[in-house]
Parts: sequence; C-alpha cells; structure tokens
Amino acid sequence: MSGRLIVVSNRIPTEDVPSGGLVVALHEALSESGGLWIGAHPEVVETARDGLEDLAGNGYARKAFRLTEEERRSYYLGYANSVLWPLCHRRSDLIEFERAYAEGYLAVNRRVARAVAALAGPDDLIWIHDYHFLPLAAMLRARGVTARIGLFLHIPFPVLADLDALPEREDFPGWIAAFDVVGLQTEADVARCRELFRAEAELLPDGRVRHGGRDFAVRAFPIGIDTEAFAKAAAVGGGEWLVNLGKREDLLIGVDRLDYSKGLPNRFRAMGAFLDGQQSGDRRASLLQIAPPSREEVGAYQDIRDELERLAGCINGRHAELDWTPIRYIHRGLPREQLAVLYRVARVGLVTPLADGMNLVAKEYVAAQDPEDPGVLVLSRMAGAAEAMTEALLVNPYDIEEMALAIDAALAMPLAERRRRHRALMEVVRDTDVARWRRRCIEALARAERPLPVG
Ligand code: GDG
Repeated sequence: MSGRLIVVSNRIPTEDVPSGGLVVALHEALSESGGLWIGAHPEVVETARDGLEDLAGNGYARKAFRLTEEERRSYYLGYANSVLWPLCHRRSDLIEFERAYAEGYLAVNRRVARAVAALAGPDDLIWIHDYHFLPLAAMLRARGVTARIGLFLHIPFPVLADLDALPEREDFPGWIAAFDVVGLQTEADVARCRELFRAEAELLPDGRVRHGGRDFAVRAFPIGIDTEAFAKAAAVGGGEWLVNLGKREDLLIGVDRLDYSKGLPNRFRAMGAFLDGQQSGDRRASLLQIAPPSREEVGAYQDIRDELERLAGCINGRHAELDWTPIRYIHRGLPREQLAVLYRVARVGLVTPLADGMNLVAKEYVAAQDPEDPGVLVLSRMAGAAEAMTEALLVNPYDIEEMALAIDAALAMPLAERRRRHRALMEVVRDTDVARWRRRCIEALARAERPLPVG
C-alpha cells in the first residue's frame, strides 16, 4: 500500500491500548500501516470549531473533531440515532424528526469533509465507518478528493420501501454511490443495496454498480471477533461463585445494549412461556440478562427500559420461589473478562434481535464454549449472523412459542449434537475473525480502481 490508511468513525479510542473487538481491529490495522484515525472528541465544546485536534496516539496518529452540545443532539442523538438507526432496523414507527437533525448531521459531515480533504493525499485509503457519515464521501468528492473511499456499514442496509421515510431520500443514492467500495455485513444487505440501484443505475456484469458516471463495488464483509483471545479469556475460569452458578441451575444468558432492536421483551416473554410449560420436578432454568444502558436520552430507549422492567417483574412474580429468581436482569455493563466466563458457564446463549447488522454476541458465545461440552446458541433469523451460523437453533424472534420450544430443545440437546453444531459454528467464527475481516476490507479498497475526478 503506497498511501496511508485513514479511518473515520464516530467513536475513537482515547486509551493507549483499546479494548472491544472492532476498536482493537482498527487499532491493529493502523499500528501496522501507520495511518490516521479520525473521530468525535468525547467532550463537547461551547462553539463549533473547524479543524482537528490531536489526541495522544501510540504508533499512529489520532485526531478528533469537536461537537457542540447542540450538534451532539442533532447529529448523533437526532439524525443518526433517531432517524437512521430506526430506519435501517425496520422501525420507521420510532423515527423522530426535527428539522435541526438533518441540518446538524450535514453540518458535522461537511466539517469532517473539510478536515479530511485538507489532509488526504491521492494515494491514501479512506475507510469510513457506519451511518454517522453516509454523505461524507459525496462531500469529499465535491471537494475534489480522488483517493479511494470505502464505507463499512455496521447496521442493516435499509429496505427500499422504508427509505421513503427519509426526508433526504433523493440524496441517499448519491451518498452511497460516492464510495468506491460499499462494505456491508451480509449478502442480504448487498441484495437490498443493489435493489435500490436497480431502478436508477446500471448493474455491471462484474457486480459493480454504475451511477452518476462512476462505478463502485457493493460487497459483503461479515464482521467477527478476536476469536482466539476471546476463547482464551473464557477458558481462564471465573472462580468458585461462577462455577457454582452454573451447577445450581441451568443458566441461559443474554448480553445486549438495551436497544429496541435486540428483541428483549419477546425474549423475556419466551422465557415466561418456557417456564409456564415446566413441570414442578424439572430442573430449574434461569435467564441472566445483561443489558447495559444505551442512548438513554432518546425517548424510544426509555420506553424499552420501562417495558422490560415491567415484564421481568411480572414473570418473576409468577414463577420465583423463595430461593430462586428465573430472570436476573442487570442494567449495567460487566467487565469483558467476566462476560467471557459467564458465556462459558451458560448452557444456552439467547441472541434474538428483531433486526441486527451482524451481532457479535452470537460469535462471542460460540468462541467462549468448552469444545468438549459446549452450550447451545439460539439465534434469531433476523440477525446478520444467522446468514452463516446456520447450525445454531434459528428462531423467529416474533414467535414466542417457537422461541420457548427452542429453549426447551437447547436444554435437552444431547452432547454429540451439541459438539457437532459447535464445531460447525466455530468454523464460521474463525473464518470471519476480525483480523481477517479487516484485511479483506482493506484489500478490496486497495484494489478498487482510482476514481476519476468529478466534473
Ligand atoms: C453494531 C451492530 C454489529 C455488550 N454488553 C457488554 C459488552 N457488550 C459488548 C458485546 C459485543 C458488543 O458489546 C456488542 O456488539 P453487537 O454486535 O452485539 O451489537 P451492537 O453494539 O449493536 O453493534 C451489530 C456490530 O456493530 C459490529 O459491526 O455486529 O449488528 O448493531 O462485543 O460483548 N461488553 C462489556 N460489558 C457489557 O456489559 N464489556
């Protein structure tokens, strides 16, 4: 690679050695190639300012753009998380519009475009992450940037019909077409993206799309985790209390940011339905749900929290005994090492989103298992992960009864079948390891033809 790698993402690590799968993968990519990472400064400022501020970096440069409180509301909480997030997750009913949202979103993207255009050379690879920066490539092109620009969209590509709920519907195809490589999580996402362009662009025989005089590629790059590191962390063991937790009862585990896309209320209902069908002599099964808070300033996130607390109270009220509570719901994050061990102790991993770009928890659960005596993954068909992880027990997250039956089947599954399914799932997890994912994405971008200047 002759130029630098320039990564743009909303979140940028501020610590020396970052944690978290994606952040680690990007950190490694940049450490290898000595590039530059641009993201939002974690603290807001009084008045908007242009340019980038240097953050302490280790082996590569980190630079941050600043947001005002108003921009955090309009760009981040507003347009990104109250318009684009529900739109892409098929929840247009939860979209909240304010004129200021689109204005703030575009203004922040323009400011980032000015800063990136000022420092990007023609041989650099610009790799942009997620729905916070959809118009960024178009803005960079308008400023004459000829470098290769890639997008990786971590969330589902929107369904064509849903796009009508976007006030910027007319501009959307032009935003996407300004990238050279549009990286998506699954083949289903690729199909949705191509459907958008089928009517208004030319689909080339080599799979690329020709729109507005330029060609770009749309490809699936399923993301994964740092498999070996996670498996190792899980195998360390977590002390006596954890082992006992697993021995006393059959543990089911769920780990999700508290987000309406993750299907938590239906998961609780399915657990309730499963318990309803249990006989009094049956071994006890309980669900440990870890759901750290997320985007709490957005109304829809407060609603889901209330709903979940009500449901947990209701199901526990019906089934709990003096020495046993069937649903343990922890509304706070746990350290990563503890999560890894809990996954391993749990006999069933419940991953039942209503919509999800990929879902890394599904992969973490599989990687954490003891291959000799693995637990069972119950996985929603609506998660991107389900496209390849077909040896999980796949369920429809809207069908409470089916999920209750899957819980039953998972707890009763014989060892030989558990091992066979786990082997197959582990192959998928290894094949999509985050280091491989990152290499595939960057290679595709490096191989893309250099775009011609606009105009
Ligand atoms: C977006 C897309 C896509 C969760 N609770 C705790 C904790 N976590 C960690 C998990 C996992 C990560 O957060 C969540 O990743 P997911 O993939 O499940 O979901 P999103 O946050 O919605 O991520 C998604 C992903 O981007 C990557 O492209 O897969 O579809 O929506 O790693 O373990 N970590 C710790 N404590 C917690 O309590 N330490």
